Amino acid sequence: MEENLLNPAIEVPFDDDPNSFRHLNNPADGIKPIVKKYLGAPTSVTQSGNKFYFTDGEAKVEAFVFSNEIIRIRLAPHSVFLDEFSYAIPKGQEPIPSEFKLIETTDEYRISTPSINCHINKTNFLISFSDSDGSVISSDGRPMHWEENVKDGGYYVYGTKTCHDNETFFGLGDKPTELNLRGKRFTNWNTDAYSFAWGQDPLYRTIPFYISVNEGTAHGIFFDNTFKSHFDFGAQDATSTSFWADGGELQYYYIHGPHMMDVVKRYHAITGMHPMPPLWALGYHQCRWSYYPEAKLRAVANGFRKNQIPCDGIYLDIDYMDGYRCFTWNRKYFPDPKKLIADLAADGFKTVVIIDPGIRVDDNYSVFKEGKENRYFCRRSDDYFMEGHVWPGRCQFPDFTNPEVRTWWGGLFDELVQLGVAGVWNDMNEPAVFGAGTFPDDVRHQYDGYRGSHRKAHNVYGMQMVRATYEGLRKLMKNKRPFTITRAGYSGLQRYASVWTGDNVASWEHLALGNIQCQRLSMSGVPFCGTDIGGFSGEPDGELFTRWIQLGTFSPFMRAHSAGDTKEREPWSFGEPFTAINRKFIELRYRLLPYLYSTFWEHHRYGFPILRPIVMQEQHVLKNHFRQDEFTYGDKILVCPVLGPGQASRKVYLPKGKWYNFWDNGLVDGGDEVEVATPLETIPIFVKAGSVIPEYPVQQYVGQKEIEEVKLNIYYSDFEANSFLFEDYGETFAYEQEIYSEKKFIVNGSDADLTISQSMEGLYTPRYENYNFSIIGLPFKPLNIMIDNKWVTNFTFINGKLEFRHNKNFKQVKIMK
Ligand code: MIG
Repeated sequence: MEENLLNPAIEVPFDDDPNSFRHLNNPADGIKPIVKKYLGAPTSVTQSGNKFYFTDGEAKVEAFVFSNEIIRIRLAPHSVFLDEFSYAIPKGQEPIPSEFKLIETTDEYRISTPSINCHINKTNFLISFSDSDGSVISSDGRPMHWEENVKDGGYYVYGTKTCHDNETFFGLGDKPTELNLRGKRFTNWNTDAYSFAWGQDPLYRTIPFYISVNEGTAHGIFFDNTFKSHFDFGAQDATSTSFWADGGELQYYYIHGPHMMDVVKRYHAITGMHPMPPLWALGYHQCRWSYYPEAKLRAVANGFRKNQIPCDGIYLDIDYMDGYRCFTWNRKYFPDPKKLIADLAADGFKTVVIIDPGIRVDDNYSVFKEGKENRYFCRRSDDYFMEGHVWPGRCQFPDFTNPEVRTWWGGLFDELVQLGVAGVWNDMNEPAVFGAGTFPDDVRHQYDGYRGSHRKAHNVYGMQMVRATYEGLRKLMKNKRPFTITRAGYSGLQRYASVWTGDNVASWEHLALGNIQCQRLSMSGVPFCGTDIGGFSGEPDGELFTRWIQLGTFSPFMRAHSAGDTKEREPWSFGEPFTAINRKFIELRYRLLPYLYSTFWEHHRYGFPILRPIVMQEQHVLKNHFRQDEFTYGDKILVCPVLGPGQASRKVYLPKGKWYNFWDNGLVDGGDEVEVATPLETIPIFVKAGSVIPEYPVQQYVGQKEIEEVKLNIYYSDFEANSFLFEDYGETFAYEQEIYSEKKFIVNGSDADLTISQSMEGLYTPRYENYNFSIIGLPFKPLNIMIDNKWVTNFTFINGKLEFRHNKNFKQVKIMK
């Protein structure tokens, strides 16, 4: 592992003693210790639109009312703010209209919106936020502070908030540790972390956003700073939560709750949502390093169809290329890629190819030549090229922070798109370099015209690479939705790609870790995420692989992947009973596709995460802040993976309310833990009372069959509950023109009846005619069924399940005893 090389010799220790200073590690450099400076008392305020400027005579602080629930704070130590630019924020996003006023009292300046107040204390410049009732939600523990960076210029910048006794913390992306971050300290510096261990930090992504929950109330802090950044959640000092960075501005957004869900949605309002993925991308994906030559790839694809195990995505890892040169083919292994991809497509497979950032230094290679002629590759401070060894040998690296380079890069996919490639996988984009770990700090970047060294661009390099990939594919694929997946990223990456958690290990510990990481990514604004099912390195046995497939069935992104030195790792590789169970779960994934797709729509439209940890459902219960096994998939299905070998049963916590056991429809009261049997064939799955869960027939791949009817699994409740069904063409951007169908179901029952009503929105009409109703949990024997005022005579009621078919355009179903 390269971790030592990635951790620079000069570490910035955090301590909050105002008189302390930081020694650079080599006093012989003649660099003097530097003293931390703190804001003094604010002396005046000026306003410009929805921005307020406060000064202590030397430093300036900006408070920007972003919306009624979001305020951004910036610090300029010598009153000069950096240009306003952020890769995290979508371009051209209209500011959300907000209503606010400034009030000055003898003690404070106060900016108030209808939802929140931002208080700036006149004696000490401490900033705090309160809700409309005046309860303080978040307050500075110390005034904002900084240290001058003599070597590189700029400042080390620090923010410190008060940390309360029972306050807990969530978010920060892919950190491989407990879900609750209280008492821990982290660094963000995108790192290739092969076979990472529990607790290892940093990993591949930088998501400098956390959610705090204190006394049942949540708020968020998004520290939009791309330099190496650090967070301390009461680790060094139990009364302080701090975040700091090695450069850039102290610039953060206070995001109001009070619910964690509000915070996540508002974080998405700042950084954008994931576009609707192509429907096939929600199916099962099979990957390996590497499937080659083409006969091997065909054999694997045939294996799926022969074994009748559904699969949509199939991957080409680096060996498809000629000497690992991006955008080329190894003609010995793949003599006719066009035919291969077309044959696979005819059999329902979408081909996804890997593309890395390193471009081989080779004057006979057109990509290198074009990049060189146009000066697209990164350079060192003294104008030497940034060169490093990666898979192709000696490489140079495109500067993806240059918009011209991104456009060029996007165009390079033309041939792959012509060949029929449906998706692109961007790897190694931390960026990773053999030996050195990553680029040296002095590498220069164009940074969309705002210029910077690698210190500033490192954490966004991968995101800008996959952005270039996504935007290029989007142009080339005309109206089709591209599928992209990236390893590295920064806040906002969800606008361009899905992610996987990187090089995990085939161990039970990593299964548990992957479960936490996916939940954490989901609440950190990265909705489309998954792990390498089975573990990338090492050998899972059949049981571990099956348990991982079961978790993966409920990961937003479902892909099995394995390193080249491992045994074959397809869902049938372990023989029976594993093959049958793997098939059953992958089939379940396909049955629930319309539910997952609708959940994705809720994300895309409203900013809801796909996975929701228990703490998001019941944040007022402190015990739930430490639950990290069970989660809901969307808001209706609760899943609890089995995370250990030979486990015959396990405890599952169900939030308050009524739940149906998915397997036997048994009704269970929530609010407590229940013991659930966990033979290898099942994992605990529960459905919330009142849910309508839409279901498609099992297909071997998306689009294999014309959907002839949709099954509606309706779970009785004695209170009103809403569900949604979203459908569209599944592969175009027509949904942006309202060409979609969004159906809302309202379920409500009593001990004598149950009504289900439906309303519709949007301009798309699905082709199927009928729903197949399956009604579960009726507390009475149904005798009379009326749909839109007509009696239904043709129904069955067997084993407590009421079933009938009816035209999909119903308005109201009434079931009576
Ligand atoms: O140096 O492309 O995380 O998924 O199979 C290893 C080969 C490079 C690392 C990725 C992994 C991929 C592998 N890559």
